[in-house]
Amino acid sequence: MKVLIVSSNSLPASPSGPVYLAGAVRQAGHTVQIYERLFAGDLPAELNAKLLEFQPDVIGVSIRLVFGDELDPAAPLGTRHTDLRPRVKEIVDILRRGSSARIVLGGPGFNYYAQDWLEYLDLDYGIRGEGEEAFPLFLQRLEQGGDIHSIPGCVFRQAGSYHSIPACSVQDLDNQALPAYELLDWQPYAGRNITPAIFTKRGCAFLCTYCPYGKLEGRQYRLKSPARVLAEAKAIFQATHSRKVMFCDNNFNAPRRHAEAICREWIAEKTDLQWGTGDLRPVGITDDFCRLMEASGCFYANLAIESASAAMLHSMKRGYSVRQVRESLEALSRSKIPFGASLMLGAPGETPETIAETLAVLGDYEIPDGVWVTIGVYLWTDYQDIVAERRRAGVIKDNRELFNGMVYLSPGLPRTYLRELPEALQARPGYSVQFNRPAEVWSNPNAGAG
Ligand code: B12
Repeated sequence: MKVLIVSSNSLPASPSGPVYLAGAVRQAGHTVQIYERLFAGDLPAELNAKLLEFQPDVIGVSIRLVFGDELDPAAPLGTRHTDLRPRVKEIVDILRRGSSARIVLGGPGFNYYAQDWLEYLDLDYGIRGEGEEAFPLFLQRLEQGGDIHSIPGCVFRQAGSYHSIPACSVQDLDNQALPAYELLDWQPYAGRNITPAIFTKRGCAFLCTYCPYGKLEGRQYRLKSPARVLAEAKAIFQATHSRKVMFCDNNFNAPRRHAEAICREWIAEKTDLQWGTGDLRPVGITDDFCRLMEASGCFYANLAIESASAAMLHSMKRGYSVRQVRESLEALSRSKIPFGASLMLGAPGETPETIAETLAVLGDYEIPDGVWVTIGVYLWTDYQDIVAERRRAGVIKDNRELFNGMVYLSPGLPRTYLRELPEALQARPGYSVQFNRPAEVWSNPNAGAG
């Protein structure tokens, strides 16, 4: 079958989902192409030309995001909130008009809102969860006959009502196809400073109250072997000429022995490929570990601190202490690794005092790549404990509220304080501030009280 995968994302990010999916589809014997929306000039003309030329039988639309909040100094509170749903709808409308191929939805932005997306786009089929096995199985059943309504993770509309089958996670990650980066022309990505991304594992053992990953991917880690991770990086170099890869894992350094084994593999191969991570957890970041990261070619690491207030770390169930945050910052400062740090302010329990504590800790260090601060916690899914709690308390009644974007801001943060916070943070050298869904937070007097 001819399968077109449309990467519908319109914010800069590596199209990791589409390339892993494309690799799996191709390995299953199909012909596959990827259309990347990110660089579209004249979207209808380009997409129609692709449909005409390729004549796909099936089109998989990969949805990464529902919303984007982008830094914009001209916007209120420095952030512009963009609803990305109409952009996905525009794509689907073009596909529907220009092709009779079957359209299937999937991707990280689809997972939480499968039914809402099907309704919004007036479609009848999507697949939640990891696509490497489920999507080829769907294609096989479509081609050879079989029940497409029992595919793991499928969500479908039949006779006006919605049904869903539990998703199934991929167990043997080493035996999956390599991500098919060679199907893309990487030059425009490089021009936007996008580094090709791969994952080294699935799963998350931590219990952070605001994060869905543990429930989404499972608490038990499913690891790729270090040799496999390096093989992916080498294949990326062949396909894109990028000597750098980003690990898009949850907490690259957990489990630590896995991260160490990857670093050692890199060192043993004497490769000049480099790697980076946006998510290093302040746990076990010692001098030894930093030396391993450095020697194996780490070109960037973001320390995901989130808070350096003891009360907030406890209430968010981050699983580390202020002392560990300091030890991590100290070890990284002693290394030559260019590192940044990120904070998430506004979770339950946050007050001006807890923010002051956090900033006082960070103020003791020089953070070469700067500090990324997010204010406000998006409520996405019941997989986040803070959403489940609010649903139990009757604050969230309908999934549609989540699909429309709900942000939590601690009621302990007075409005006058919040209004000045972004500017106060930006005045600190190297700080960037993103205020999640700012306009709505300010137009709705109850938004902070959720
Ligand atoms: C890494 C990551 C980032 C990195 C990206 C770095 C990079 N180089 O790629 C950074 C830190 C920059 C980032 C930023 C943001 N991110 Co982010 N990010 C992720 C993360 C952790 C992993 C995504 C990934 O690449 N996974 C690896 C690939 C291989 O998996 P995948 O894309 O899920 O694809 C698989 C399946 O989904 C499926 N699949 C994919 N497409 C399709 C299509 C079909 C048809 C089918 C059947 C299956 C299928 O098969 C694939 C293979 O298994 C996810 C959370 C998560 N665990 O999924 C959040 C996530 C995608 N991000 C999210 C958000 C909100 C953001 C931000 C908007 C946050 C913000 N407020 O700034 C920004 C947006 C920036 C941007 N320009 O896109 C949300 C999106 C939620 C939503 N519903 O919209 C997620 C889901 C996290 C969350 N909150 O739960 N992010």
